[in-house]
Amino acid sequence: MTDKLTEAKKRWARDGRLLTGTTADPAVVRLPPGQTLTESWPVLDLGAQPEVGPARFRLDIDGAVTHPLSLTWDAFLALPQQDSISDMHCVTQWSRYDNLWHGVAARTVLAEVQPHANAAHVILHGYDGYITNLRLDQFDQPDVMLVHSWQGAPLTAEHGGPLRALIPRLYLWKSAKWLRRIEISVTDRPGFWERNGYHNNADPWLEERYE
Ligand SMILES: Nc1nc2c(c(=O)[nH]1)N[C@H]1C(S)=C(S)[C@@H](COP(=O)(O)O)O[C@H]1N2
Ligand SMILES: [Mo]
Repeated sequence: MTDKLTEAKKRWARDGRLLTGTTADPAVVRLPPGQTLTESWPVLDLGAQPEVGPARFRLDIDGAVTHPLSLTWDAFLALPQQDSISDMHCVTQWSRYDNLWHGVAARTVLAEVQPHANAAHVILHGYDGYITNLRLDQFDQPDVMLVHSWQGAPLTAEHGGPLRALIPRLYLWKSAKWLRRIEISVTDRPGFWERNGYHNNADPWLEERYE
């Protein structure tokens, strides 16, 4: 079932499905082109939802950094926590406004690990083996979060609990669920969907769905 969905999504990428061929300015237009608002929060992943309890949890932040970290769940929760409200935009065309997140800002962990001067990319790794990539300047934004709570309740396992990345201004496939590792890198390395036809940059307002 989910394999079928994954295959269908690869086919849509090849066929350029869902493209409207228009762009918009996020400063003026809140809803990116071709998107439809939803109140629900659909579940989308490769189909293997790993069980990651607090005892098993580890978050490594490493690569081209001065102070690599390997955090237990308690160590992660000891970092400064904050609320953040942002919108979500999925390449399968749904958007959801005003999500209340709680967790650690990406900038907080970046300040801890101190990326090398030549670091320019971030590779996010999930416990399910999922990989996605973005530029360091896209990750180093005030609204990028490592979240463990949504709308005041713990993030459910199907949405990537205990911890997922959240990059509100890129299509949601960049927001790795069941976050295991944040690899800071000098060079870019396309992830799963980026190697299967999805756009490397993933800006919803530029409709960067597929390459
Ligand atoms: N670890 C992991 N993260 C993942 C995925 C995945 O398969 N594994 N799928 C991505 C895709 S394609 C989407 S659209 C979003 C969906 O997040 P949701 O299920 O919480 O809506 O998660 C992204 N993060
Ligand atoms: Mo997706």
